[in-house]
Amino acid sequence: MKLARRTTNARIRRRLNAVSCFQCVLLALCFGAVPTMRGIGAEGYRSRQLNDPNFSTVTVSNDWAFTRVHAQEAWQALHGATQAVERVVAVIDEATDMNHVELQDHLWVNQGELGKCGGVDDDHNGFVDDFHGWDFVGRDNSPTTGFLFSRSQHGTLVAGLVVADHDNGVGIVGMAPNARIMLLRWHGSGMTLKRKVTALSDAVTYALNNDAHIINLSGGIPLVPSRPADQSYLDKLDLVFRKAWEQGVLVVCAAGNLGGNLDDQLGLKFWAPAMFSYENIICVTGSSPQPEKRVYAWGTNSVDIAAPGFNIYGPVPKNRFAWSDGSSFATPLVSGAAALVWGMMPKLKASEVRCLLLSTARPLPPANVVAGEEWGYTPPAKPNSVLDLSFVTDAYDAYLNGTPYHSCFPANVKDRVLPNE
Ligand SMILES: [Ca+2]
Ligand SMILES: [Ca+2]
Ligand SMILES: [Ca+2]
Repeated sequence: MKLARRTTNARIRRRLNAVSCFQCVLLALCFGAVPTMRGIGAEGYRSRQLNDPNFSTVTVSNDWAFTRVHAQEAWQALHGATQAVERVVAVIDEATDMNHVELQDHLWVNQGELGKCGGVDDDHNGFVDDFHGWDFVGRDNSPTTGFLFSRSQHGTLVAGLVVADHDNGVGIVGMAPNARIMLLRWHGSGMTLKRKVTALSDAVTYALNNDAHIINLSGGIPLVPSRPADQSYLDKLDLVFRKAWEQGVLVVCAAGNLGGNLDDQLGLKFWAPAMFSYENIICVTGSSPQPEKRVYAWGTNSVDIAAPGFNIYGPVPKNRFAWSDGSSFATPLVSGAAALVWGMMPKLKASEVRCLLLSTARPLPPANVVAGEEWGYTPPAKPNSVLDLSFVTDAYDAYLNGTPYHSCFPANVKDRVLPNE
């Protein structure tokens, strides 16, 4: 029954890409089968043994990253949470295969376009038929298209690490069972710097205008502020990321794989948005499994936290799976963790979720830079800690009991009235 519903959903999504006004009448009969935004409660999750074949507790395995950050404990806490809600994670990346079996049931759905006419911007948000997001490279409503031509696996793997289907008997499990992904393509081959800046800026703006809670950007743009053109790009990006901060949207971005200290490049290059100082931004670097002492990039002022970033396994286009390395794949682990935590404690602000993840991170062992290798680590530079979700149960108890936790949120925060309530 479950599989039959999935197949139906995928078929409907494909048809929606070319739906006409006449077809709207017929499709309206089917919309009950399309995923909708919903609250989730205890009945939505049951504690059980996951049947995804690559999930195990071996120290370094296909899913070592999830085990290392104690994701199981967090999922257990989520299963027991009675008031958890969904969080929308805007995955701003390369083309992503949204029909992948691990992703297709976890897409954000633009309710303003659902059941409306094809070829028309029914919700007046400036984008025609943007059912699940937008392709800011191909300038159409299919963030999936490009992967067929680019051979890229990046977007699909990043998205899968956030939401890969739990208990579907396939592949892996994503960090946030309570998340939906809004797919926004900003990157493709052969783009000029100006076009990249515009695409990223437009993608962030889309996420903000369409109620994403979290932005996952497993990338960034190096800029040289001394160049007038770059300074104008920097100003443009600063504007949209400032708006994200003002709107309370959490931004989780990658530190890159420079194998060096991001801080040292200040004045020469500016890695945007990681180096913006807004308190809603988390900059993530990838760390190694064993020995756990190397990271892809670091910087006391610019990098906030490490997460597993080596030998990361997950979905890639055409229902396949593969391994990859880099800060890019550490970033969605943190985005997913944020979605999970924020879904359980929805009255928190973005900066409070950030505080929770950073203040509870587990210290990394000190180590030295290994000359000639692409990554290294120099104490006491930061990040000196790695994502660890062991705290979630205690934080959730504090949230429910109305007591403060780690100075990240005040007493009785659950009674806070949010602006949109
Ligand atoms: Ca629209
Ligand atoms: Ca439409
Ligand atoms: Ca799975």
